[in-house]
Amino acid sequence: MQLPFGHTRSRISTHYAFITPDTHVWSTLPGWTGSNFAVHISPHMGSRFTQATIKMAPEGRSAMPLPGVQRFVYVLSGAIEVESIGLKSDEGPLIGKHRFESGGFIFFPADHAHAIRAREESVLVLFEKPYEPVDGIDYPELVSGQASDIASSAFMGDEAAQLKLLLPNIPSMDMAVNLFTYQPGAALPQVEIHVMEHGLIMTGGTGVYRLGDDWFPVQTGDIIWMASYCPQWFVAMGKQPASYLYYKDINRDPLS
Ligand code: UGY
Ligand code: MN
Repeated sequence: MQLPFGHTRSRISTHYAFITPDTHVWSTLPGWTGSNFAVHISPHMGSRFTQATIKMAPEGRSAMPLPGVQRFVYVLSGAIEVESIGLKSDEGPLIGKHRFESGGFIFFPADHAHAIRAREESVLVLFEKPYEPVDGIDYPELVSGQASDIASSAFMGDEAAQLKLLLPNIPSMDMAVNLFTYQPGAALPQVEIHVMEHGLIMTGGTGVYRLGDDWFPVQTGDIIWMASYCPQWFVAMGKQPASYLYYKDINRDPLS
């Protein structure tokens, strides 16, 4: 449904941002070719990470993240080829090129040399975060996979709310990216208030998101930033399951 001229569902506040596709503005970033970015969440807003959507044309190529910055890429549609040294698979390290299609994801530790090349028109979700090293803990390794291959578990005992952790929750990791799928009517069991921040994209279905003291009807493609301590709650509504992919900072002392 087209909103009346001059209106949008998007809302930006100090503790959250709710961003709908009609408000995206596309730009380029240094070194990337054939690639357009909508940077939805960034330190300019108050976050400690970046979330962007990237539209890559066939043969578009990536640039490296800034020094010390980790990168997580999730393929929403299309197909990419990743060139990497030490790309891990069940068979052991793979040297060279690896293809990822819809639902494929890859985490590059900070300063891990790589290049992403679009094999066809592709849309990617990007999360980037400066790595927070800890004395005595090695950097994490590269992680890659396919969301459909990852087992989910009932969130806090609710079989209707299934959570997939795409990255291992180990001390070296200071970020998580999870995929949450709710059956219609399923909800977060509590209003959450926590030190961790989130960046989120709705990947399917519809529902209602509580952010602070505001409630938003949400649908596929909507994007949300939740700052530290932003009260948050979700209920899936509609005839299909609702799902979202989200980022979270983890495993670090807030005073570090
Ligand atoms: O991991 C989380 O904090 C998650 N339960 N939050 C959310 O879905 N808004
Ligand atoms: Mn949360």
